[in-house]
Amino acid sequence: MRLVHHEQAWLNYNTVCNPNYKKYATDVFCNQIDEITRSAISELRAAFQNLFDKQIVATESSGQAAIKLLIVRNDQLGIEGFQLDIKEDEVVIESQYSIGLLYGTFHLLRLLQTEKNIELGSIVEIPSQPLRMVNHWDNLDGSIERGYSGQSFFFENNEIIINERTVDYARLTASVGINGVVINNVNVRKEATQLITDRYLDRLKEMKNIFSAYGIKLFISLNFAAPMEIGMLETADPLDSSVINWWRTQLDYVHGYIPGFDGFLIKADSEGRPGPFTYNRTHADGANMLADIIKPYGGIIIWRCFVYNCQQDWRDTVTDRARAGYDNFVPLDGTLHSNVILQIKNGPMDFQVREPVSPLFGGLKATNQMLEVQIAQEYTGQQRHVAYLLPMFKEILDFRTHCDSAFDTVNDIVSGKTFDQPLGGIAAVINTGNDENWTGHDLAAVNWYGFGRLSSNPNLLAEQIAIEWIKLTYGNDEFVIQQILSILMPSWETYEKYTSPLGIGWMVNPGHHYGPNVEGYEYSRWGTYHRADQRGLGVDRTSKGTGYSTQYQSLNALMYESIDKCPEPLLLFFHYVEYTHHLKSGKSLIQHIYDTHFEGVEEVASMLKRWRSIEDKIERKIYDRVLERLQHQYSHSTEWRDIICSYFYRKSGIQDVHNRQIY
Ligand code: GCV
Repeated sequence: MRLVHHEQAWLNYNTVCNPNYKKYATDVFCNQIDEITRSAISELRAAFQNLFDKQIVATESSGQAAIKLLIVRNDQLGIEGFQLDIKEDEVVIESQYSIGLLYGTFHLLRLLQTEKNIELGSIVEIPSQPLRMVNHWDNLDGSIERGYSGQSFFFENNEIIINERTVDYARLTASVGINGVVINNVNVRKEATQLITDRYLDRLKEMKNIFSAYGIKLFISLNFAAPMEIGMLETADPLDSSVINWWRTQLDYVHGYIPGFDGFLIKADSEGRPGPFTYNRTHADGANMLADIIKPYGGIIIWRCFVYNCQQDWRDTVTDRARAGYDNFVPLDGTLHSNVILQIKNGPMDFQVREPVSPLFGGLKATNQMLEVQIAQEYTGQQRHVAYLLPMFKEILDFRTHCDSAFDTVNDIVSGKTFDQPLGGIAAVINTGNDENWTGHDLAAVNWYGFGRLSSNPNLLAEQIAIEWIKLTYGNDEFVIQQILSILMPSWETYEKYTSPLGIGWMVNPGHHYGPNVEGYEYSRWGTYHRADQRGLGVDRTSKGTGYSTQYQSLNALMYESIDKCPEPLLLFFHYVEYTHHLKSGKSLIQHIYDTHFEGVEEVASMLKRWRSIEDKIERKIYDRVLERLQHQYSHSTEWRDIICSYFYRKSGIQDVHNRQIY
């Protein structure tokens, strides 16, 4: 009897495995039974039932068990690592703590489903990032900011929901190594401010217990003005003693109620949110005050660096939103307490389809840091377009900051290795909701899966991760794998081709951020942000322009400063370039814009064709859902192409050399 009764993404366990593996589907022995190892055993039960139609039991004698889960002393495995030994007739998973056994179990199940012939031998895996988190932007009324997969499954009508889906969510999350979840939006509005009050603590505790059984830490977003909004104080000044006392009483209470509560995420002084600037205090004053209060409990404050003045007048040549993160936070380097982590968006702007890596990485040398990426596809097609983002995340993690260390990549820095920092990691703004398939677009689940896998093991290749996900979700048919892989792999760059060119960003409709609108930037009352005119387009961010390029360590600063050395995909981010300027391909900038937009649409047409070619191999419901989205993507990509091409044709007056219909 199969156990699956609703969609469980890559944990459906409906693949066809090598029948040889059935020999492992006997009893399981574990030398330490606790909430986490119970989760591992129940996962093995569900999987073996579905994969092999075999019921397995947990036994107390290791003798007859083919699967052995053993807590051992082996310092090399750290806290979350495991060693998996696959032998002819048994599998032994060892780790120092039960979370390693759970990760090892998921790894074994992944191998059984994706490898035709598993090699006998030993595998050791140790997650390299201390924190591997997802951030939900869920509101308590059930809506999700930038959510494209239905409503929240954590909140509805200002109540916390706990049901079967909460457990499935924890399973999916832990199965890819994610170990931290922030359940509510960083824009903490009225009701959510109350999450730290009696009204919600029972339910939060229940949720924490479910998450703990999967090794997941529970965080919530705080409202910096809570002392005023729920404490009735007249100020939220972080150095005011009444404010400090209020926070202490409130957070002591939370920790008393929910022992081991993990911590808080804060967005302050950004896009209308309150923060320390109102009181002429620094962000270190704000973060340290909260961090000191929760330090005795082992709690963590994650403080976002997405701080900029959205109302700034950029008509002069130096005012530049891109500079804000560095300008605000580098002066604070070394002043943040040991249980504060700064969370930094991958680029200096806002999750555009292409941005340079934030210069805060490499600029901050004495601060715990986390990278923040967005798998909710706010600016990359909102889960109506396919955009496999792992190739982008790989580029970001591998980026060399040249910060004067042998370990100078973003990955090294956020793992804490470069500057020997105790805390760090990666967070993703997640793409889930209560849609049956979790992510709206069925193919968008690969970004959730992939984010977890990559943050646990940055050495994995984007292609490897995609293949794993396809096999776990759609089975081992070689033709299906190749077709879906060919849709996914180029999809981020395909999306880039028919949308905003060469790093310039935006060109979407203000507010909802979907669909082409070349001048559509909410804060554009000071003129177009992309500075296009009759001669060219792009923003001069060199030392002669806004000076943003000088925020990088010298080798990178020199690279971005020079129009010839600047990587071409970022050309318009760093330089104002004339339409007639020749790119490395030999094409003029304007011809490049025309050609890439036509190519992008053709590539979507070929995605559609590939999907159609596997019609009889994919469950009908899923096939139709994806087909409908790909059809939309195709027509929407033509709209993008036509609007962008005609805008630049009208600006430049330069004909397309191929005389295509673009205006
Ligand atoms: C949660 C962008 C998004 C906002 C989001 C903000 C942030 O501006 O459009 O919806 O707010 O980023 O990251 O805080």
